[in-house]
Amino acid sequence: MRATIGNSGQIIHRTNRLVTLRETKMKTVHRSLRVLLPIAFLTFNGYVTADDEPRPNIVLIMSDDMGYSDIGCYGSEINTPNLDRLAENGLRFTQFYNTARCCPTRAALLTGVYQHQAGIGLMTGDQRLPGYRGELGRNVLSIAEALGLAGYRNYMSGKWHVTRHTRPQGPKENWPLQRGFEKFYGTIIGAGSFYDPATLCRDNTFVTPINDPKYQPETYYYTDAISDNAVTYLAEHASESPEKPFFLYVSYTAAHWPMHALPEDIRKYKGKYDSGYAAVRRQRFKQLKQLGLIDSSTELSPQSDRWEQVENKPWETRNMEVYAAMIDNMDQGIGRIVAEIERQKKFDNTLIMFLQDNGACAEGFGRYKPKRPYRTDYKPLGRDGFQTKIWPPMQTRDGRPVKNGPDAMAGPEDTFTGVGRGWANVSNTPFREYKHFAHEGGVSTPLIVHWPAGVAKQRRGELERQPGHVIDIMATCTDVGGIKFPNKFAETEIIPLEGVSLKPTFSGRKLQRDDAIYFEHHLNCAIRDGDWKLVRKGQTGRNSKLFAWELYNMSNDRSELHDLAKQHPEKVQQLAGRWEAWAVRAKVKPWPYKIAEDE
Ligand SMILES: [Ca+2]
Repeated sequence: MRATIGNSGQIIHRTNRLVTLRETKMKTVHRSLRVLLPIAFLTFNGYVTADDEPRPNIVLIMSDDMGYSDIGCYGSEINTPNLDRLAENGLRFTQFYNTARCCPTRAALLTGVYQHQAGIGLMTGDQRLPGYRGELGRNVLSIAEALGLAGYRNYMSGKWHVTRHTRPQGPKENWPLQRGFEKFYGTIIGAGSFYDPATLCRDNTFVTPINDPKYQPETYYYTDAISDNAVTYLAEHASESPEKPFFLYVSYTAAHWPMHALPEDIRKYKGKYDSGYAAVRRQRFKQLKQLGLIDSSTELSPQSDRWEQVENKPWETRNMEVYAAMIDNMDQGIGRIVAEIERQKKFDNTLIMFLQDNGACAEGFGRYKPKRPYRTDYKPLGRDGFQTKIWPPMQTRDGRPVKNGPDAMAGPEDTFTGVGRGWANVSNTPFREYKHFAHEGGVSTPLIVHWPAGVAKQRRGELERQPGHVIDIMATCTDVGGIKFPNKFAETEIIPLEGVSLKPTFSGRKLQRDDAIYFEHHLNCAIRDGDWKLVRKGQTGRNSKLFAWELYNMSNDRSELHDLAKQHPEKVQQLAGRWEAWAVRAKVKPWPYKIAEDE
């Protein structure tokens, strides 16, 4: 077999497996040391970094459409003991950012570059512009492809959403197995029923909740299915390749619409939200300050909706009860994943990270009465029929119409509702705006980092206040995995990483970031440089336009209530100039929109 030279050190092709020379050398060292020091190497997994430490396993967990204060350790009343435990013994970032939307966040997260550079500046439609192909480019690597260079085994359970090809017989070159993962269970598309997800796959093959021979639960619920399959992958890894480190990407669709949850989980939140939006916001705001997650001078953003004006209060509270139950169920699943890692005695050297893909969702999906009557002529889908719809009009597997908006009380499979702006405003306490926007309510996420062997003892339970972004996750994974990031992969030039490793924060050191953090989605733009944030809204559609820049000091105004643009015009000009240069460099421009200002 031909030997080739790669950029992550010498790479030898040997029986279809990539092995670095350093790894081979270290294995030899390991073998001789094992004779001398059998006890010291009891937990050795066969791969060592330059520091002679075993490479950590990595578990990356991301949830969907959740606000900054939706989990217990970030101020929520929702019960998340498993995430709270990880936070208690790990680090919590107070100013971590995503890209404000599902696909772009996943593209940036998986590749370590801004989403437009990865080809997914918008969603998964092809706009025929470099930053907007709706498909991960080949000039970027996925975390799995990068970690594969160091012999990691890569598994994924959950939502993919970084390809425009979602049909069972269509091209699959950008599906998980073709982007570095050895095993995949989950959905290719971005949303759908939790009881019958569209584009559900095992590896490269479409399955249904009924016909998948590897997973036959009594009640099918997607969040449980994602957790259970993640646990199975961990167990299989322990028997199939115990000597190798693993990377497990768990990508939940909780708590994205529709509001679907199991009765036993919903029951826990019955009556919890009867007092309306304001009381829950106040309680979360107080808790965020008590936990130190926001500065004591932070003000609460304005209330979006008035509880007194809500016409159908039982329907509105039910949506939030189910939303809470969806998060509760996810946390239970994270508990099962953690328990399996502990059972295998790998908890100490497994880096676990949890984050959210965008801010809380104020979209109108599932909020309104349908315009047309429900169809009554649906036929059952049977064992092998695929669910093809992700929103109504649609049917359940057994042939009932799915009812939506105020016609349905959230929870069961024949319902489709959205949580709505009033509760999204609660989820994003104390911030302004929502999913889609570059304001803090759109782009802020918790980040919990748990790694007993890697996070210094004195840092455990602490808060990290340096800003970070999802582009930093790839750099962190390759850093802790001991991988020199390649500039070529399979004969293709790979663009350099934009993110920085978060590892210095694990011991209280400064990040090595030498640039600002940038944002653009749907013409909503921002730049975060030190304590300054310049941000503006945009409008897409027939009359696409950009609104004026707003300037905020993040050290005391993360709620973005005191616009300093008029006071500091020179700062606005300077930051706007940097944002423009980035927009050209990072392929945000040319835009896929016709904007008067740009012509
Ligand atoms: Ca999302």
